[in-house]
Amino acid sequence: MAGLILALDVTDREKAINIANEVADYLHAIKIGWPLVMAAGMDIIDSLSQIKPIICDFKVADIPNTTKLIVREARNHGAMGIIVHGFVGRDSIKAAVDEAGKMKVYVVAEMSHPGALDFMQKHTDDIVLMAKEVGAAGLIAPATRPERITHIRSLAGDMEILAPGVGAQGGSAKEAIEAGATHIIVGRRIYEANEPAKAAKALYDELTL
Ligand code: 3DU
Repeated sequence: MAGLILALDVTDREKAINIANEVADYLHAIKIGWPLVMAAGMDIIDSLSQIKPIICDFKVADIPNTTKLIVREARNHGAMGIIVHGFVGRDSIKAAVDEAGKMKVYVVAEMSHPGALDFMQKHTDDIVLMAKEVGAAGLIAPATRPERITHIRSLAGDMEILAPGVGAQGGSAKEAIEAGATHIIVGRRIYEANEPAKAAKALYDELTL
């Protein structure tokens, strides 16, 4: 079933934990990235993992050895998944997959912002096929361009596709899922809402009704 992943881009530890608890019933997982980890430290992964599985959006883009070391840190803190960039090439992605163990590796196939058209989109197909061959669990594809999700799905087989860009960036949850995404990623529409639980429920209902 299609699920909702909260992008918890707040920079206060207590606020992060409060929001996570408030909306947990509607979530498949929580994605955290540099804003929260830099503010609260890596232990926030351990703490939030008690509430929901955590995906570390570190958008790793480095040589294989450094990639391996970063993936290991995320794994040691109990993350369920990690997001890495695909443009760095096969050896770096393979290093991530080899080090991940049971943790899922998600490869960015195409980003959701307009700048993704400058360079990235030209290489999306090659990144998808490489990620699939190397054994990554999933891909990141843009909810802002549902037709691109459909295209990426046609290459990706049964890999997971996580789609950010719903809400604040203009994408629709329903359209992203109908286009072929497995789960959607939503940040500001939930954590900036006056009532985050109400906002999360509305998105959850959109996916499940
Ligand atoms: O726009 P939102 O506030 O719903 O947040 C989207 C999140 O997903 C945010 O953490 C951002 O860094 C991440 N993301 C994208 O928005 C687009 C991508 O292509 C990849 C990740």
